[in-house]
Parts: sequence; C-alpha cells; structure tokens
Amino acid sequence: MTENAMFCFQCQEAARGTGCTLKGVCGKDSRTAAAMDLLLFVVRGVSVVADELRIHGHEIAPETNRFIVDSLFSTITNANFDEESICRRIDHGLTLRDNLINEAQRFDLSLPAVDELTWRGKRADYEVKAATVGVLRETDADTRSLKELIVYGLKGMAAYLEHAMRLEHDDKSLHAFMQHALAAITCGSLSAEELLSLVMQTGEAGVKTMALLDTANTARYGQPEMTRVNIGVRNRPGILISGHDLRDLEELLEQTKDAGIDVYTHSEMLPGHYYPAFKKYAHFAGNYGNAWWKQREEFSSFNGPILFTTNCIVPPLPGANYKNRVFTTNSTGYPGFKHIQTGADGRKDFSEIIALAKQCQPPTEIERGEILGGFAHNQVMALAGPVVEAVKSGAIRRFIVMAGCDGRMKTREYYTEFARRLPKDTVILTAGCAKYRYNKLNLGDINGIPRVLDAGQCNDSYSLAVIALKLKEVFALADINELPITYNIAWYEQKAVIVLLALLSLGVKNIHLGPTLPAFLSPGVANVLVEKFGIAGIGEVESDLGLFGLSA
Ligand code: FSO
Ligand code: SF4
Repeated sequence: MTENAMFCFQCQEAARGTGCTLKGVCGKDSRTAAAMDLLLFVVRGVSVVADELRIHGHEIAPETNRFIVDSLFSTITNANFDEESICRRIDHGLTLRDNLINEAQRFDLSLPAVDELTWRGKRADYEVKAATVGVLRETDADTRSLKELIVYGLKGMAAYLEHAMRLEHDDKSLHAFMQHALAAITCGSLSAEELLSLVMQTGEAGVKTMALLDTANTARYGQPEMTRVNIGVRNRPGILISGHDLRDLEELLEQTKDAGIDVYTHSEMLPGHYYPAFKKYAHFAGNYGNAWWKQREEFSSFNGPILFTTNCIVPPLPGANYKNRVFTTNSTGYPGFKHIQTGADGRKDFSEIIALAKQCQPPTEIERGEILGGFAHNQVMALAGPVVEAVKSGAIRRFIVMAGCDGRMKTREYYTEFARRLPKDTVILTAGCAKYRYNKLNLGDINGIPRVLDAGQCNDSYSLAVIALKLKEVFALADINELPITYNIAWYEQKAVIVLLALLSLGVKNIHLGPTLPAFLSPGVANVLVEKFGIAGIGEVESDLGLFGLSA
C-alpha cells in the first residue's frame, strides 16, 4: 500500500482537525490505515450476507459474530498497529464471507449486487483495492458523516461487547443489530432521516451493550466499592497491565500469586482495584502512572513487563528501553511486541511475561499517595440517602459529568483547570481515562461525599446513566434534563462515540464535548446535533463556568 495514501478522521487528534492523510497523529502508518479500510470493507461484506441470512431465519455462527466484533475493535484508535495481523483478518473474513455466500445460494436467497460481495481479491490485490474503499468512497459529506458516526459507534460497541463475551456474557440481538446496521449503510441508499434514526438505534444498542458488560463484570467480580488505590511502588519486580479487559487481569493475578512479583494497573485498568474479587490478591500492588499518553516515560521507569489488553498503545520511540518488555493480547497488536494468544480452553498462558518480570528491577517510584474510586452505580446508590439529602439542603449544587478520555493535546489542560475552579458545592462524576486530568488534585468532599466520584472505566459511564435515572426517580422528575447535572465530556476515540450516542438515546441534552468537536461531523450533521440535542463544544474555563452558572 503506497505511502501518502490514507484518510482517517475517526479520533479527536485527526490532523488539522480534518483528517490524517500522510501518517496518523496516533502513529498509524498509511499501509496499516489502508489495510484497515479493506478490513472494514470485508466486515461490511460479511455483514450484508449474515444480515440477509438472519432475515430469512438462518442462525449465524458464533465465529462470524466474533470476527465482526474483533475486526471492528482492531481498527479502533491506538489498538492495533500491526499491518500483518490486519491482513490476516482480511484473509479470514474473505473466507467467511464466501462461505456465507455459498450458504445463501444453497437457500436460493438473492443477495444485493454490491462490491463488498462481488470482489474476489488475493493478498497481491489488497493494496490497490484498499485505496478505493476508505471513508472517502462516500462522496456526499453529510451521508459520509452519518455513516461514519454509525461505524464509529459500532466500533466502540464492539470493544465493550468483546469484553462481555470474554466473560461468557453475550446477546445475539446485539450482533444482529451490528451486522444489520453495517448492511444498511452498505446497501441501502438511506435518507439523512433514516441514517439519523440508525444513529439513535446505535446509541440504544450501546446502552444494552454497556449494561451487558456491567452485568458480566459485576456477576463475576462483585460490585465495585469505594477503594483507596496506592500510587506508589513496592520493592519487588512488577508486571504492569493496561487496557480494559478484566478477564486478563483475573488470569494474570491468578498466575502470578506465588511468583514473588507484584501486579500494577495502568491507565484504564485502574478500576480493577475497585472490584471485591481482586482485593484478595496481596500482590495486587496499586496503580502506576497516568492516562495512556504518558506511557513512553512511565513504561521506561516501570522497569518490568507491560501487558496491553486493549488500547491505547503509543508507538515506542526507536531507542525506548521498554520495547522488548511489551506484550499485546486480544484485538491489540504492534509489530515487534509479542502477542499472547487465547488457548483452546479460552485461557491464556502468561508464563513468558512472568519469567521476564522475575529478571527485571522493581519499578522506580514516580509518585506517592492514593487515589479514591469505586463509585459505580451500586456504591453510589448505597450513599443515596446522604447524596439526596445534600442535594435537597443545597450542600451539593450541581453534578458535573466529566467522563470520557484523556489525550496528549495541550488544550486538555482545560479539564484540570475546570475541575480545580469548580465551586466547592459541586461534585464531579467521572469514568474513563479523562479522570487523570483531576483525580490527584485532592478536591475534598461535601459532608463526607468525595467531590470526584469515579465510576470506573469508560464503559462504566453506564453507571453514570443509571445514577442519573435513579436520581430522576427519587426527585420525581419528568425529564432527565431537569436534574442538576451538567455534561462536560472529553472524547478521544470511538468508545467515547458509543458513550455519547448512548447518552443521546437516553434523552440527555446539552452535552458539551471537547476539547474539539469530531472532524467526522460535517457542518450539516453538526448543525443537526446542535439543533436536536443541544450538543456544543467547549470554550475557555472562565466563560464555560459562567455558561453553566458555576462562576465562583
Ligand atoms: Fe481511554 Fe484509550 Fe477508555 Fe479509550 S485508554 S482512550 S475511550 O481507549 O477506552 O478511556
Ligand atoms: Fe489520525 Fe486519529 Fe485516525 Fe490515528 S486514529 S490516523 S490520529 S484520525
């Protein structure tokens, strides 16, 4: 695939606020970007046939569902930089697609005449084909924008569904929706209204997926509870686990328990500490570092092996001292990082990581102290009495939902400043790696209720929606928007897109999204979101505080 030949605008860091065209700001090269475009073409093809078969009453094999979910996940920002692993997915997808086509033909089903079904290419043809099937294949800017909004929502949904599936929780209707939506944007010439309706349905499916994952996590690991997490280090070698996959955390803790080493979480794995099931492990030492984008420094000083269970990977600099200590698993990948496969029994063998850890130095201390978290819906509901009382008495004036993602852009300092300058009678509700912008500020409490309530990972934004719906019930309000809650959300990648669509589908209005609005929103589509849902960007801290009625 030729250099200087890519177009990607799926994340908040899209170059110049319009799209990456030479190389991704994230580090994705144009060859990998093109391979991902072709993989998504194959995913659409598989979905078209699967959807048609399903409509005619045929069962779709779990392997097909898994392929769609894994492929979508592997194209999320910062998940997979390994072109070869993307090409292997294309090979596999083309075989799956052709098998499904044969099945449809056996039942005399007529299939739509789309390129996604008729193209027959081999590895040698991938490069040329990929150049024609990217997001710019759709020439109308508004149609492209709506279709990509759906696809990015589905990518985020796929990530969460994959985590639930790894915990043996699945829902066929979610796969059916996902494949139906992909088929609809491939075959139909849908109007803007129809596409917008599909956007909202994607949000509804997102709510169901996050609820499924919440059930999967809490059924196996217990309800998250208020927890103080150590951010210092111990004196034994450690393994650092990053990403969102709790099943990997479970297996790693189990396999390391008598190994003379410690396990630390990084970035989005921090909420692992909030689950009762993991508290029994004495070697589960704490959280090391911050959000994903600081990994180059933090992995250097960690000294031990690092396991990526999901995004966000930052490509290491050529001389990075940790390059040979990084492992990937699930949908993630990076050329040169060792990839841990799932065994036939569904388990993983982390012995190579453990052996390496034993030869490493203990982590170098970069900070000391604790962070407080674990305020998912169950824990907040346990505090419902004092919380409701504080709202009624005026001790809590307003909640500010500041969930979402962190990122390396300097403009994100806005969130630290915003949190710092919020009046003392406000409470921040958060989830996702956005919290690292303010979770070490010690913002105090209101009558014993911490002023930063961290529900967990970005998928635990579901908890924030559950809390809002519960408060609406307690205060007997007709509309969720009557609650004293302001939404000031930071986004980075496509999981934040499904969180946003989920909130919209629940009727939440006037969400502020920053640090910039998505490049994939055409002016026309952005206008619709502004008019229908009151979506807005962010401005300066001072003026935004004023806008939200929160000036000191
Ligand atoms: Fe962050 Fe990365 Fe959770 Fe994302 S680590 S940015 S939205 O992958 O998934 O919040
Ligand atoms: Fe650019 Fe973001 Fe796409 Fe990476 S994922 S190529 S940074 S738009």
